Amino acid sequence: MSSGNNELGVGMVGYAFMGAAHSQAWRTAPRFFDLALAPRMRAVAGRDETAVRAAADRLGWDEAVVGWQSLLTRDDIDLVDVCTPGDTHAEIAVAALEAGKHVLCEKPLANSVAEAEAMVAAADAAAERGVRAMVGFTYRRVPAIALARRLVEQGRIGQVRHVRAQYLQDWIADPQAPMSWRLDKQKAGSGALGDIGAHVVDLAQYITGESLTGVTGLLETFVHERPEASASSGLSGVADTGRTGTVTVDDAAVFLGKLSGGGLATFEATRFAWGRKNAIRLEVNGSEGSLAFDFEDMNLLHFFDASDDPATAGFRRIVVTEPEHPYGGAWWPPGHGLGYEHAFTHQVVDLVGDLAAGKQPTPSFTDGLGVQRVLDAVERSAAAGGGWVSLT
Ligand code: SOE
Repeated sequence: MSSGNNELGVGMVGYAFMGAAHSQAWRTAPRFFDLALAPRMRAVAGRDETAVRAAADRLGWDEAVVGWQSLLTRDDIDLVDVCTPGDTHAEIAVAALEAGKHVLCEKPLANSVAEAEAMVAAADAAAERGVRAMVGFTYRRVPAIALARRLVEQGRIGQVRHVRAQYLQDWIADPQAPMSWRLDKQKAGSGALGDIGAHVVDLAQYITGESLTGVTGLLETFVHERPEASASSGLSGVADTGRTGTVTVDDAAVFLGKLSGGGLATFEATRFAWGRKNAIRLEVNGSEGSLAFDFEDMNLLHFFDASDDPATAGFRRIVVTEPEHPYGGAWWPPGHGLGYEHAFTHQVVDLVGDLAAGKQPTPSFTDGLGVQRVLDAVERSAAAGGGWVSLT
């Protein structure tokens, strides 16, 4: 299956925001980390020949191809990296796995539980042939978040009582911000809930090592009609057509959940929080201490240890850039911080390491399905006016 010579031939589908972030990661990972397989950026696929060719040149791919299907019949491609909107994830990922290609698929795994289940079935069948699938909940690989997970695993905050999780952005707070595929239910599945709420659901479950056993939630759409843009990258565009389009997704989601260990969790996801740019804010309170994180200060983790002398106890501000920290030491000298793109590189490093070792990478498609079930439960709860929906 491998393209040989300890190489991993990669073909990527899609080349917008996520495609650029993934390309950067495939390029950078072997320059800073020792990898057991050398990624080779063989081809990027898209629909428009001129645009995909320009993307290949800009992002560093050997070739541009029209139509993702052609990636699946090539012997020099071992892995298909799916960076398209959610409505195409299931079709591409299932076909790639059936063709014997490993798959890295952007989040959320799919636009519905049924699609996610089909993807898990394909991933399980492929795993029997040594073919692996991973979903890109990239923020797990932010060093401060990986450290938070490590501290919880080591019992440093004890039994988890509360998770407070928010993902706040403001890029559509202006009612004149143009339509985008992210505001179209057909393409994106849901709005703030799946686009950014999915990340904090995954992070809450990852950091605690627990799962949500039920939720109750509300969804709201504040702006129903928006100007259309002739060209939109998904996050920006110029409203230049004189037409308007209808927003068919939620603008904001709030929900409560119960954790399998007995703790309570609160979630908020919105793209209407003026001034909050990419504020993933997490606070975990345990029986022995607390952790707090804000992506807008992503190199810091705050840790309160309840066993400290009360006279001097307080949140410790840990600068997560040291060789002792997750992914530390591979980049810059201590104290020289990392940014958004580094988590994508860490994702590649971990994925390639697991592929070389013949191990299942995480988060798996099964983990992605778990998140999808939570999103679906929140939607069902909101549709019923906020009632409790069990996940067990
Ligand atoms: C837009 O809301 C977006 O790009 C999300 O789609 C990503 O998942 C998130 O990481 C940043 O914001």
